[in-house]
Amino acid sequence: MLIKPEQELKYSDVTPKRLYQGRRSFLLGMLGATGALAAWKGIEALAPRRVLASGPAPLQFVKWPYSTTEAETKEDTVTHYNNFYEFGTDKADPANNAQNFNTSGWSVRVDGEVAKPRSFTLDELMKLAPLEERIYRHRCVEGWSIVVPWIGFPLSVLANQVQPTPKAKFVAFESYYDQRQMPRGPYSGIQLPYLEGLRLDEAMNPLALLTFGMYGETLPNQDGAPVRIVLPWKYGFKSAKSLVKISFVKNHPPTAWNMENAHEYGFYSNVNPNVDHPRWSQATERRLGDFFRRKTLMFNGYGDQVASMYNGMDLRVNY
Ligand SMILES: Nc1nc2c(c(=O)[nH]1)N[C@H]1C(S)=C(S)[C@@H](COP(=O)(O)O)O[C@H]1N2
Ligand SMILES: [Mo]
Repeated sequence: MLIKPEQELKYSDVTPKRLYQGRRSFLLGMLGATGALAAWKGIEALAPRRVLASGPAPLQFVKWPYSTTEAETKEDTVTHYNNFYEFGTDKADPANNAQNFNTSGWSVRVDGEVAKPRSFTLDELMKLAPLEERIYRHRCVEGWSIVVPWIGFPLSVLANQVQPTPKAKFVAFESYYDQRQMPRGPYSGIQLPYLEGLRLDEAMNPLALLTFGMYGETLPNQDGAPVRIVLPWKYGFKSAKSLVKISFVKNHPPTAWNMENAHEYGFYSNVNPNVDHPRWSQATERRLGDFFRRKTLMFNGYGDQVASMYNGMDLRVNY
C-alpha cells in the first residue's frame, strides 16, 4: 500500500479551506495559546483517518440551478453498487477492492489536435472553474438507475484551456490502468485501459461534466476518483472513471465496450427506450431503492439540452 506517513500530514491536506483558514483565530479565541497546542494535537490526531483510508474529503461548490428535483439515491447505495471493471466485475467489488487505490500525485494529460497540449495536476484542474453541484439522473445500460449529486464543471472549460484546432472532431478518454493497483488479472471482462469517446460537439455540450466529487465530497475511489466524466443523457458506461488522458482527435476513437461487442454497445449509446439492447428491453429501468420499474425517458430526460445534436441521424442505426 502506498500511504502517506502520518507525520507528513498537514491539516490543510485533510481539511477544507474554509475550515483551516479560520483555524488560528478560532483556536486562539476559544482556548488561549496553551490550550491551542493541545487542541491542535487533538485535530492532528483526528485528521489522519480520512487520508489513511484515502477517503473522500469535503468540497466547496455552488449549486447548479437546473438540478433534477427527484429524490437523490442514498449515498451508501451509490457507493456500494458500482461498475468499475478494473476492480472486479461484481457490483460490490469496486467498494471492496478500490479502498487502497492510491490517487496521490495524479495528473491528466490533455493533448491531440489542440493548440496548447499540456498536463494538469489534479489541483490545477480543479481550479479551472468554480465547482458546481449538479443532481443528474444516471441510467446504466443494464437497466438500473440512480440520482446523484455530482460536483464538477463543464468539460468545455478544459477544452477552452487547450484550444482544440479545427482538426479536432472527437474526444478520447482514457482511464487509469495499473495491474499492481488493480490486481484483477489481465482479463476483467473488457480490454483495459478503459477507453471512451465522444463527438466534439457532445463533449462541448454544457451537460458534459468533468467530475471531482459527489454528495458534497471528493469522489470515493469506487466511483472514479479523483476525476471522471459524467454524461447524463448517455448510458453510464460512456462516463469513464479515473481519467488520466483526454485527447482531442481527428478520427472516431476506439471505445472499450464497443470493441468488446459492437453489436450491443454503440459509440453513441444515448439513453433510448425505443432501441432495445439485443438481450433485454431498454423501455424501463429500476431506480435503485425502488421496488417497481419506471419508464425510461428518451435521452434520460435531457432531450431539451441534447436532442438537437442528433438532428437528421437515425438513432436506430447510430445507437
Ligand atoms: N474506467 C471505468 N469507467 C467506468 C466503468 C468501468 O468499468 N471502468 N463502468 C461504467 C459503467 S457501466 C457505469 S454504469 C458507471 C458507473 O458509475 P458509478 O459506479 O459511479 O455509479 O461508470 C462507468 N465508467
Ligand atoms: Mo453501466
